[in-house]
Amino acid sequence: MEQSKSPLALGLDLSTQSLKVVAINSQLQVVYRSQVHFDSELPHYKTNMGIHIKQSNQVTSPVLMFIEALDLLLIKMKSDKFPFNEVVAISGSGQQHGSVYWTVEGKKILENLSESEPLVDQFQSKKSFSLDDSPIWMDNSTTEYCHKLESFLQGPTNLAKKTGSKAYERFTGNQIAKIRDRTPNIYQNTCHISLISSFLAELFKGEFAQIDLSDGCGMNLLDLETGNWDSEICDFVGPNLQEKLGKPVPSHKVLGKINQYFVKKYGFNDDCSIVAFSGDNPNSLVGLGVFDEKDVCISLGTSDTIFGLVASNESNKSLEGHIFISPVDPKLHFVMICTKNGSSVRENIKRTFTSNTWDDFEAHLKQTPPGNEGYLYLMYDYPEIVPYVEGSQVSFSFDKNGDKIEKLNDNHIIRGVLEGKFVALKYHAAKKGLVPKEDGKIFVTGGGSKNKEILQILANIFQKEVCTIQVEDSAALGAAIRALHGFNANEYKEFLSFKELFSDFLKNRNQGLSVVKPDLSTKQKYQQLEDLYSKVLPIVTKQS
Ligand code: XUL
Repeated sequence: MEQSKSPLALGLDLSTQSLKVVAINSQLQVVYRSQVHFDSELPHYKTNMGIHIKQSNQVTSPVLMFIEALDLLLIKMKSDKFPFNEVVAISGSGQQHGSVYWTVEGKKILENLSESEPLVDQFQSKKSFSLDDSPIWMDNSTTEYCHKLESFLQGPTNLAKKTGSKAYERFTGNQIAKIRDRTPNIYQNTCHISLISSFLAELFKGEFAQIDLSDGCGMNLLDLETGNWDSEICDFVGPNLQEKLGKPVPSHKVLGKINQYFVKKYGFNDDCSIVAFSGDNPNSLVGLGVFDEKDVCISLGTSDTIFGLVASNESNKSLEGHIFISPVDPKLHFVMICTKNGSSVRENIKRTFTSNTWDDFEAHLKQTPPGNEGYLYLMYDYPEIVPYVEGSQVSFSFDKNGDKIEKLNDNHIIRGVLEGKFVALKYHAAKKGLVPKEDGKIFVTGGGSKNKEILQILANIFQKEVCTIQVEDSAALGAAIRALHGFNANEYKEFLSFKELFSDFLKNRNQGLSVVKPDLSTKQKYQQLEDLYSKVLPIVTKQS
């Protein structure tokens, strides 16, 4: 790698399938990237797509694989002549909800790392972790504990009000409750519990690191109001849980300096700061440049997600979706609604009703007007979370009065599958308080964002300008940006706004955007469609 001219920041992303790194300079330009792919580069862990699936919906990844991947990544960087000594700050990202269980022996090893041996050999030499495999976000084995937690709080609404989410199987508190109940000796032998994000920070620090508030909200344990663990819930989940977790910190907090292992072995500077690591979704938000409440993002992929920032007094702590404390400013909330039925449904309709090309799909779209002549069509390949729909391969067709109809014609289905889904996203996001501001835009990412007609429909439904935004490795980039932000905030001893600190980055990003403008004449039609959606929702979710 060529010599860089300004201090560098590193962002790492420990995701399900790989460990990535992105280095940026002070203008937030990416100057280096690399990665380690778990299945192909660390085959001895025998993972498939980075995971092991065990019986009863248990999904895990080996902790030692994470550790070995870190040395391997740094070795690659070294052979690329990466200038480690120019890095002033490091932060990172981890797949959300996954957890790591440390023993006292592990803590001793962490605090006495020797540069003469690879990390993995050191941790392998003793029983460093009470669980060899980290339960990850795809794990679905804790339903019993979700029910228990919700009934302890007299219903899911109370849990959502406190922690920002009702109980979800993958949320760490429910994973911990299962371990504590089914394997009490493992819980007892655990002196410290990390999230995957804070775990990676721990390796860099050579001591236990605090969980950041944003990723901490993915545990069903953190009180959104106080920004601290909820004592009642923690005591219910397991004895001394708060001690095992340590106190959570804002995402911009500098946790300390890098450990000597990395200084001596790779040539990092003694003075390199470690800024709190966070979850992949909070980091991606930063990587996309969402620094205030103005805009709303939609990711159209395997699952469709709508997310953005909301003032904390304007977010609605309802049952649907999630509220996390924002990684950009702890006074804001990061609202995120994930839906399961994304691209597969659109692909399915394309395959069934067109010659299976997007061009033909678009040609069919032109046969029907915006608003689909009042017809609403909703299709679910899988059971849906938002709105809650049971069963697979179910679809609903309604006329403009809200009466269920047997079958729509092909063109109404083709337009309907897009309009129905996007009206739903808008409706459920607004219910949580997530709406683009007067001068705000809709940013669209993911595979679906490549289709011009999809963007036009989104622009019309939201009555906002829509821009496609493709950011490579957005979680790692977001982590690198946060590293620089935390480093600066620490230098100036005050909280700095991302928007002000990185205004040039935003300017550059906005210059490159191509904008799809809404057709204002469609506003009323789409309002009617949204009203219709709200009217028929009880039928779709079978509440009545
Ligand atoms: C979010 C979630 C996933 C993981 C892995 O709640 O479970 O997005 O963060 O990417």
